[in-house]
Amino acid sequence: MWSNILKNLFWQWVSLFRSPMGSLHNSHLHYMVNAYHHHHHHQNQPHLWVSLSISLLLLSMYCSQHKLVVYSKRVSALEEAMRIRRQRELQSTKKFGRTPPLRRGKVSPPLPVPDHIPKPPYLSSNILPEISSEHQIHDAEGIAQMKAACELAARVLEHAGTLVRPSVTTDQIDKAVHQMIIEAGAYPSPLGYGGFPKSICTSVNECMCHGIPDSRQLQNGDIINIDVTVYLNGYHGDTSKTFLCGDVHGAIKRLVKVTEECMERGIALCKDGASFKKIGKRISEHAEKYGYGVVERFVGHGVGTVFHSEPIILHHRNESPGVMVEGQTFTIEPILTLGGIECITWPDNWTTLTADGIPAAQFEHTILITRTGAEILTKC
Ligand SMILES: [Co+2]
Repeated sequence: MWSNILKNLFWQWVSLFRSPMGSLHNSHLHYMVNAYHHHHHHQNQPHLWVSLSISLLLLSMYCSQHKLVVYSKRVSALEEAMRIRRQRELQSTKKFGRTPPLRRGKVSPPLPVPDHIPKPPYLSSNILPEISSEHQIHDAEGIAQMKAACELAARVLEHAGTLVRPSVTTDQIDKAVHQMIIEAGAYPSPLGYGGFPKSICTSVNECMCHGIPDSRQLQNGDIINIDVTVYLNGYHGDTSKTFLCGDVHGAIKRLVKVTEECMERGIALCKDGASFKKIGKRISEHAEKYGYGVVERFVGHGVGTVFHSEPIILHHRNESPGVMVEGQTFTIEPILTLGGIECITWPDNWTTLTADGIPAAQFEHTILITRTGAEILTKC
């Protein structure tokens, strides 16, 4: 009877690794792949590790020395298979899905904003403002204003997306978007924020965020995140989306799709009283199924009358305290990568790329916390 129990435990454990090798839907497997490759110091999954330890202990009692050696060889062979599989996926991304490394083009002068448009307070300085400690919690009037700003941001972003195609420059997209924002009587929030020279962020391929629009022409197979924030009647609305340019490699397309899903899953759990740390957990769980990295360096933030405030929203696993409050507005904006999560920033102090040059994708919404859930405000 003992031998049967042990056999069952053993095969349960082995099947964790073995059965899904051909598919991408075993979270344990991909959790381990991810942890193995990024050396993340995430919370372990206790039930998995407890059952692993118990199985190993019982096995070592049961098995002869010889069997145990065979068994551990088998495990390391599986680990090796996982490593090779991921390596191969990255290789194929490199071969078919990579455009030449991103190079900076020429940045045109900042565009003028008519005098009658109200300006945010941070324009007087080129120093990056501190993240404000005030949470943005609104009454009915504030919510109406937030909705107006966010809806405009969403409409502008949608229009920006229609401009994405090979040979268009990111500068041309910036110009069109700038025009649309000022025609609506709003100010493009990034322009002059901490000295940022343009009206939107355009982050292409391995640029994970804060790319500066320039003379570079989009290429067939590029992906581009366009990040739009507008300042309307004293309120900021902040949203971004990654668009496909022409025919994009399947592995990169999947990254883009899963990144959007991660944002949506993060939003779905938000409501009055929910803890912020659940967002990072939910996003990481989904990303890990595919072996994707979740960038830790860039975070979501409170947004409202202030562009960037508390709460800081971490997209990776974390133990940060705090709960959401009805009437609160903040962004969720995960960046996922096909490779590592380490980043480098160009000497312009903005453009941030993945250190390994492998593509990254990002999606962002501004949301309003309600008693029963969260309302996406950056929707048109
Ligand atoms: Co943002």
